[in-house]
Amino acid sequence: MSAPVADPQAATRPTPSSVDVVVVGAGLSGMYLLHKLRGMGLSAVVFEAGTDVGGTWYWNRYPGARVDVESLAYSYSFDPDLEQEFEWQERYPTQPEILKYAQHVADRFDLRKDIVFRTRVVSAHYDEESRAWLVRTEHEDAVHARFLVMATGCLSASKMPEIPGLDAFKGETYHTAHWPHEDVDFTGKRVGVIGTGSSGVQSIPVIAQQAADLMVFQRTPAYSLPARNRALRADEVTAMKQDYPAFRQAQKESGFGVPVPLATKSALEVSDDERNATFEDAWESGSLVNLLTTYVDLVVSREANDTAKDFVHRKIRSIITDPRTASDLCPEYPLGTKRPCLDTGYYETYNRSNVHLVNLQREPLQAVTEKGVRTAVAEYEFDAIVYATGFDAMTGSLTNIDIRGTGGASLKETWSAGPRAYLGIGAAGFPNLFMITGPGSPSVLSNMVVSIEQHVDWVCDVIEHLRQQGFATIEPTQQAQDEWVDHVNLVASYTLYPTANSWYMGANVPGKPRVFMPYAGGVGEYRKKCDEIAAKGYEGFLLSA
Ligand code: N01
Repeated sequence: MSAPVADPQAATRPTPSSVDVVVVGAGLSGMYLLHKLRGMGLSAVVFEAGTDVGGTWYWNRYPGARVDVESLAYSYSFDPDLEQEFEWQERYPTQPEILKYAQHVADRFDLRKDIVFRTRVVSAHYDEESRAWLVRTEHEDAVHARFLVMATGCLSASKMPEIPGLDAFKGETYHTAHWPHEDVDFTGKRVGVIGTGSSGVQSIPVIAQQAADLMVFQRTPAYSLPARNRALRADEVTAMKQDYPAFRQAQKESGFGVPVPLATKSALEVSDDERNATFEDAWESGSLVNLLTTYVDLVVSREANDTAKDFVHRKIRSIITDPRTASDLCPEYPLGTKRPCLDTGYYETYNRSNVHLVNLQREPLQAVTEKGVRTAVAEYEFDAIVYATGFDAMTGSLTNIDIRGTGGASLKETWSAGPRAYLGIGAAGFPNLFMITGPGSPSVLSNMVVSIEQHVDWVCDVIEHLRQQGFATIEPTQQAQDEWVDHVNLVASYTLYPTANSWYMGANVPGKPRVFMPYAGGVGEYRKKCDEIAAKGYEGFLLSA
């Protein structure tokens, strides 16, 4: 099947004036939603800022971009034929391969005809009289809808460093989350990369192979595990395709949306030799989840976590020849409390003579200048600067839109002390508004496709329930929402997550409230809770006729 990419110059489609459901975002959430809503006989329109489907995989085209969940697991389960027919090539697929998959899905289910591309939603206001959302776009179109679903993704509002001079630089400037569609060639150039999260860790080894000189600016080191990526073997693909129903069920019941054997032991109850052998196996496996689930207490006990931290430190020091660089790359926060990375040759890259690390803890970033970057110690000159500085995660893509619920209350203001959502799906005071993988759900602590499908199915079931029972609106009660937020915080407080300055905590955005945003209770437990609530007639929600 061909994959027609929307013409970047094409005019946007006319926006309908009224639909049952407006969906914001045509990533993996919005695409599946549209397919399901159509199957229910509902009218829907999807607004998408890009020129084609794919969401994250449309925008993040930086060199080396891959997913860190295996391809056969990072894919939709809702259609057995789709599952069987798509041929994944690699264990960890590249961004182009995942985008091709998204485009294949759009073709297969003829999704593009209800997607308005090149169109950003700027506001969504709830009208209490008509009990409808009025959604406006950047093109000043307006559409009325009974339901509004935010399929805007957890990592889509990108951020730049908060330093002066961002516009001063005369060379080329890139952000990993807005990478050009054309190839960027760094051959012979002096390149500066700011940021060493997943995007930096993946792009740095590739850029290093081209650039004449690469300077990496690191504020906080990442924990990274070698991906050991490879081509998929025909036999393993066949085996998975035969076993898909059981595998999908195991995904749904697992902690991270990736089935792994449950750990039974504490890291502190085994001998050093046994523990090191276990960590070594996980390191060799090229799977983050394998490493994070080796022992029951890595995520809750600092002492247990230190054993894993020390193991990774030893690995880093064994790979990197310069002791000072190795030391700068060793993280001190607990393993797993900031999102760990999966890489191909990341640490080895620092042994190249054209690659240098600048530790921003020693020489803080001060400004971008006409020629490059100035720290407290020196000015570094570049032909190109790559910002791998991440996102206003989980809430940015929601609060960047002027969403107003009952009484004109703004979502942004309502969340000024941190996001508050029941199950991470709905918010009190915002009737018929749903969030896919919103704050307070497992979302970024899981295989996103598993969590996306669960939320889309659950939201579509709610809409069907309202239709069958003759209800017009649904929204969480304040009490249920408060109790859920307390529960999310309580679960987080049992873990080490809140101890790190991570984007999970909002710590990467100055002024953002320090709140642990995802739900750490696990995909399987969370799903059970959502199903129980639905079975009790949507307990904790207010349904009105
Ligand atoms: O963003 P990040 P990302 N001055 O926030 C630094 C997913 N993802 O795009 O840690 C100096 O992780 C910042 O420093 P610090 C994945 O969930 C997945 O890399 O805040 N530095 C950090 O080093 C991932 O976690 C995949 O101290 C500044 C970096 O920039 C998430 O997306 C691939 C700064 C940002 O790292 C985000 O990843 C890519 C400043 N003012 C992404 N501001 C895979 O599937 C920020 N930094 C493999």
